[in-house]
Amino acid sequence: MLQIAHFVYPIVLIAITAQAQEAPDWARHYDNAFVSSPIVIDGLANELAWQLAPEVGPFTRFQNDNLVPQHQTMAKMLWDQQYLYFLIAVEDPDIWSTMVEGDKDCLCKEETIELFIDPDGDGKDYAEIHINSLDTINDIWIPSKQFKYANGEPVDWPDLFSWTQQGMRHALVNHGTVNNSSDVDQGTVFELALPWTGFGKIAGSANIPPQPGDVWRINVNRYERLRTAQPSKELSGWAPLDLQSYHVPERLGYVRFVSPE
Ligand SMILES: [Ca+2]
Ligand SMILES: [Ca+2]
Ligand SMILES: [Ca+2]
Repeated sequence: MLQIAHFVYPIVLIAITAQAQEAPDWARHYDNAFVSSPIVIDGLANELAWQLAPEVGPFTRFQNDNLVPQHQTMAKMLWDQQYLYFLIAVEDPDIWSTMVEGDKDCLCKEETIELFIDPDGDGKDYAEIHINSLDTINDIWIPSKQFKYANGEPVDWPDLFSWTQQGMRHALVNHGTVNNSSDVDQGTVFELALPWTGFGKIAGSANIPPQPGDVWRINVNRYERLRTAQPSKELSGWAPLDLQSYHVPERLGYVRFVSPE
């Protein structure tokens, strides 16, 4: 018995060391818990499942410094047989948005949350979903990070906007006043439910719904824009990309779907 232990131990040690060396510092992992009770999409995080779910982890700035953002963001995920759920809470002393029409222009010109979702993790096509504090939605198909179709032709933006996350539900609660900078707001809580079947062509080779143990590549990003100060914007996200662009699908977080008990 002692001999076996002596034999096994150095091998385990070598394996751990090798893994540590190979794990890049940008890699973020999240175990997405299965929820068996209903999630009400209302912008309220009062479900027990949300309270028990872990946060994805701290956000970092995407301005070539990876510093702690001045404006904090918290994100959680859950899943069941119908939906992928997100709960995102942003701290924001000045909540503002004017864009009320979705799928028209990038909500990132103002303040927005952006979800990046590559179901089969092929690093090619993926979904980009925006939501702002007026509950305006952009759901966008990105054929490639170079913004080209598979045949090399440049994308046609109305075509990308025409993709819809069919059946998506979303709600938010603003804790403060929107478009009133004379006071100090607390922030916004966003709650979304994305049906598995709504990913359509973007699902690619991914299982719909996912099988326990499957991994999807996902990131949660944020544009915070100061209306009066400089610098005028703060880009942050969960999985750090080291670029002033969110279109780095190879660096999206690894989200593993945990088995129902
Ligand atoms: Ca809720
Ligand atoms: Ca703000
Ligand atoms: Ca306000």
